[in-house]
Amino acid sequence: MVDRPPIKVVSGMPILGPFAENWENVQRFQAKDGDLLIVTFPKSGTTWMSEILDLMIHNGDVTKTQRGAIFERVPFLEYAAPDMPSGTEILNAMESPRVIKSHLPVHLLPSSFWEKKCKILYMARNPKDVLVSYYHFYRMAILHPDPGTFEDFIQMFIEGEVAFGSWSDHVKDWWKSRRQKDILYLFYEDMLEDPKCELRKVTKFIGKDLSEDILETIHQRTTFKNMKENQMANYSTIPTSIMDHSISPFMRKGICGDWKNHLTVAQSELLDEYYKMEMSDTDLTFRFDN
Ligand code: A3P
Ligand code: EST
Repeated sequence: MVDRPPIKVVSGMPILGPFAENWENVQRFQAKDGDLLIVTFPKSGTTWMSEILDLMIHNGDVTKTQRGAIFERVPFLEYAAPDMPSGTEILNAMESPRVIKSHLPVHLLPSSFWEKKCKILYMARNPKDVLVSYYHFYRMAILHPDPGTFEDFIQMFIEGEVAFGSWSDHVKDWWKSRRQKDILYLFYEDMLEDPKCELRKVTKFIGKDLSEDILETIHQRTTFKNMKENQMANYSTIPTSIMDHSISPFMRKGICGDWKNHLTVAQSELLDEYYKMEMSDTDLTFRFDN
C-alpha cells in the first residue's frame, strides 16, 4: 500500500500533498479560447458533469467516450503525483476542444481562465451530503490523509481543513462571481430531480444544438447506475493501492439525503448551525432532501 501523504497548504489553501509540487505550473497555466472548465468543491458531482460534457462535445457519440478513463478525457488541472504526468502537462499536450476539471476556489483559478474565452460550469451540492461523500472518498483514495473518525472529519470539514479548504467559501465565492464571466452555476440536487432540464441548460450554455434524441442518449448514459457500471467513468481502472473500491466505491450512492444514514441528531444539528452561520451573508441556498 502507498503511504498516505499529508495535506500541504498552498496560497492559504489545504491541498493534497503531491499536488503542492506542481502549484507554480498550475498558477501559470494557459487556458485557451473554447476551453470548458468544470469547477466544484470535491464530491459535488464533478465526474458526473465531466462525463456529460465529454458526451456533449462529441455530440452524444458514446463510442468516443470509450477512448479513455474519465480522468484522462477530462484532465484534473491541479493533479500531480510522483513519476506521473501532471494535470498541466497532460493539458498542455491536449488538442482543443478541452474539457478541464478543477476544485480551485475562485481566487486561486489561474488568471488565464478569466482572460480567454472559456466557459465555466460550477456545480454545488449540499454540505451534509458532500461531507459524507468526502469522508468515504478520503478513506478509499489513498492520496488523502487518514480521515480519522467520522466525528474528527466533521470537525475538519467545518474548520475548512479538508483538501480544497472551506466548502462554504467555495460555494459562496463562486456564486458571487457567476455574473462576472460566462459561468453557469448548477446544483447536484437539481440534476437529480430533473436531469433533462439541466442537460438542456448545459447544452445551451456551451452553445451546442443537440436533438432530443441525443439528449436522451446522454441522459441514459449518465444515470448513476450506468456510470457505476461504466469502467471508463467509475475509476475502477486505477490500481487498488491508490483507490480501494472495496473500502468504499467511487460511485457510492448517488442520491440526495444519504447524510440521514450517517449523521446523528447532534451531528446534524452541528452542521445546521454551521450552515446557518456560514450562509447568513448570502442569498445562495441548498436543498438537503429530495
Ligand atoms: P456519493 O459518494 O454521495 O455517492 P465527484 O465526482 O465530485 O467526486 O462526486 C462524487 C459523488 O457524485 C459521489 O457521491 C458519486 O456517487 C456521485 N455521482 C457520480 N456520478 C453520478 C451520477 N451519474 N448520478 C448521481 N450521482 C453521481
Ligand atoms: C483527488 C481529489 C478529488 O476530489 C478527485 C480526484 C479524482 C481523480 C483522482 C484524484 C482525485 C486522486 C489521485 C488519483 C486521481 C485519478 C488518478 C490518481 O492517481 C486517484
